[in-house]
Amino acid sequence: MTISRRTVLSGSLLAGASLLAKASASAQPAPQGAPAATGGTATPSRVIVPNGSVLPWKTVGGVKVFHLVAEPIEHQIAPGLVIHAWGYNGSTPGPVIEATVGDRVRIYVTNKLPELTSVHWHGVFVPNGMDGVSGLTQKPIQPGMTFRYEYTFDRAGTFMYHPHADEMTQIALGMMGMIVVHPRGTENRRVRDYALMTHEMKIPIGTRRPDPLAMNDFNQLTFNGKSFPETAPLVAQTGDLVRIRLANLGPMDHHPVHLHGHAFTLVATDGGPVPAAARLPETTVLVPVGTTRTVEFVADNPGDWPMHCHMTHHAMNQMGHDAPNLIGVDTKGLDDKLARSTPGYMTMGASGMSEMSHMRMEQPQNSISMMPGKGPHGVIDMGGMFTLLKVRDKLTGNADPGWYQPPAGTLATEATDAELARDGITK
Ligand SMILES: [Cu+2]
Repeated sequence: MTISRRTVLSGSLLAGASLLAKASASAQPAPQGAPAATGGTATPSRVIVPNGSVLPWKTVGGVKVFHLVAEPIEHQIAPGLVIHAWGYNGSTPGPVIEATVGDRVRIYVTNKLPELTSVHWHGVFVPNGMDGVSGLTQKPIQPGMTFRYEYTFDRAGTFMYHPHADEMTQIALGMMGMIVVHPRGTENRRVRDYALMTHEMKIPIGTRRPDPLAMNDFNQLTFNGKSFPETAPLVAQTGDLVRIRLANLGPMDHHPVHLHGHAFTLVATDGGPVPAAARLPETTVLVPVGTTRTVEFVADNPGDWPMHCHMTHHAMNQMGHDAPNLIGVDTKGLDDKLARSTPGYMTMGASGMSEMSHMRMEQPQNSISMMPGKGPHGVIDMGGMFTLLKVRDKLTGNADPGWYQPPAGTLATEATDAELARDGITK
């Protein structure tokens, strides 16, 4: 039986519907950067992929050889929500293809899906026959077949790969990945170079298969396939140049991604670098569908800073959508009546939604609560496309440094009566 969110939320579980669920006390997994060398040279990965990985490669006759496998996978968005997705090499999004400008690459694509596919190299300029458009520039890759793509990365930048065959289904189910092409040479300062891919899915409560026909009402929003609090934090040391490459291959929605505590500059899109004269300082960058946006800033403000889509419904999880709006409603009479048949019953949401984050109730099968994040000061009323940038004066590696300890006098607390009196404030 398919349980719709509305059914669940307006049924006996009612608005409250738990929304806290599987407490993710240890909600801050260590970042899975990709420090390990990949392939046949000593060059280590330069890009860090929170919750993800870089595609291994080997060199054959001066050509970098990669192997992508398109396949059905089981994917966990956060503990409690496992979906039947399609992806590459066991993950969605697929591993990041990392290279250096001028690299000749040969990319084999094996199709283990139940239907045909192809791979388009989005934003990469390739010979027409390598463009990956099924039916137009090549024959489809039928199930069981392996195709070979070969070309040279002729410019640096942040690009993407995705099927150009039954795109609606295949992208909706998770088939996408990022391509990072570095300029030649090394950067003469410490850089934290992050790759994050946004995505959105509609996963009706109680089901495991994202709905490829969805055009709106997406209920699960992700960075690199994970929803907060499962998103691994980005870390930086004071003085580091932080580069965040954002890529959007979601079906329908553009994401205004907002960072707290720092202003950044949009330095590049998948079309190329932004000319210096056109670079504006911003704290939010819009990442439209089908584009990449690369921003840079110097980490100069220690703390735990949120970075999230600013569409409020994109920073929450599955269970919150379509809850009946009871804000301001006096539900006492209703509660009294329902309590006769359901002892202890209490309608939730009448004074706002935050209380839902604090309740612990039974969660419907294969679903995650609306805003389940836990922080050092209580519940963080956020989920979905939300992560943290953790800036510290001293860091070792890319590991999560834990929660920020604010210096004395720099933490918002309840005002004392003496303070109120001093400043002539009446409550
Ligand atoms: Cu968004």
